[in-house]
Amino acid sequence: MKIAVVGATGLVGTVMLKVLEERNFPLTELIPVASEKSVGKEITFKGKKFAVVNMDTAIGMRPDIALFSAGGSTSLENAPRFAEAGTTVIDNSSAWRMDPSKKLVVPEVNAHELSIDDKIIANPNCSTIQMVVALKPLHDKYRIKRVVVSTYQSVTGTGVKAVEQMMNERKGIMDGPMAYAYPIDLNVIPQIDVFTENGYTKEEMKMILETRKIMGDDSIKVTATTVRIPVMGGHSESVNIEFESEFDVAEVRDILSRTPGIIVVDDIANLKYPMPIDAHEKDEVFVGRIRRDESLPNTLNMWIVADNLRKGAATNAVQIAEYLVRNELI
Ligand code: 2RA
Repeated sequence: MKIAVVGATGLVGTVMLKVLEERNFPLTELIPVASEKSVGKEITFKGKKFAVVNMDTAIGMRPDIALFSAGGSTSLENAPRFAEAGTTVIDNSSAWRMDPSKKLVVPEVNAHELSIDDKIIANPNCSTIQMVVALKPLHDKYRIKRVVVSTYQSVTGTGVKAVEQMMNERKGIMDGPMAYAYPIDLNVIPQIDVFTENGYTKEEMKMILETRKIMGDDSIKVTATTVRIPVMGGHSESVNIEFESEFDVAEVRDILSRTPGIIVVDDIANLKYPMPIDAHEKDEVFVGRIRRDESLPNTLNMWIVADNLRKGAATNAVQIAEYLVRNELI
């Protein structure tokens, strides 16, 4: 099994390599791919060194799977080239997510949609992934009418430059390179990605549109406010869910506890609830602060935290690849 990682030297690409190694993915050859300036660099994987190659070389090596995290324009240009050469592409950019001909997959939710014909598969946005993992079992049981989500997103979602800006500001260096329009340390920025004509940001529209596509139900009403905060470990989300039917909070907690990929941390008597410092470098979705919204019938509040670089990106992509291999879909 030949696996290419396109964007292997980037933040998510590096985590993809780490996850492939940790999960002992059954690969026989690794093809790290990056821009020309990185060609020739060496990546160490399972104690062996692999030279970074460019896109054309990688396509010529005909990998079975290519995990992409190299931005939308690179994916739009090169994912079809890999697919034409027989490679199955799993892309972490937003390029293909809303393309009606492409599957948008969170394995715990809709891996069953995948078929051997899918040669370009979209990995959803990080803040969407962690939310739908928790929504799906509750939708199956109680049917969701409406979701209101507010996010508190790590600077790692922006990339290395944002992490550097935050760390500089924490050291009092306020004139360093800026990833954001404003200081992020001791601040929050209620804008992630650019604004669209309806006053929502692209990040908020991703959560609204991707959720419906992954859940396979356009009747679900979603509204979102996405906010950048100065943390590293992962994204946090306050989620308010109105169901079609009545529910029992203890039963909700039990359903979530029994759902693969979810860890319920919900013991307020002992101040136990999910936090980014605990989710960092983990692959699960952590759910807590589960409680009834007394202001509306059949409505629930909960708090969802996950490492956006892992389950929110790299691990989800690798889990899709694992599903393809396990079900002989490549
Ligand atoms: C962010 N979800 O957090 C976006 C892209 N990773 O910036």
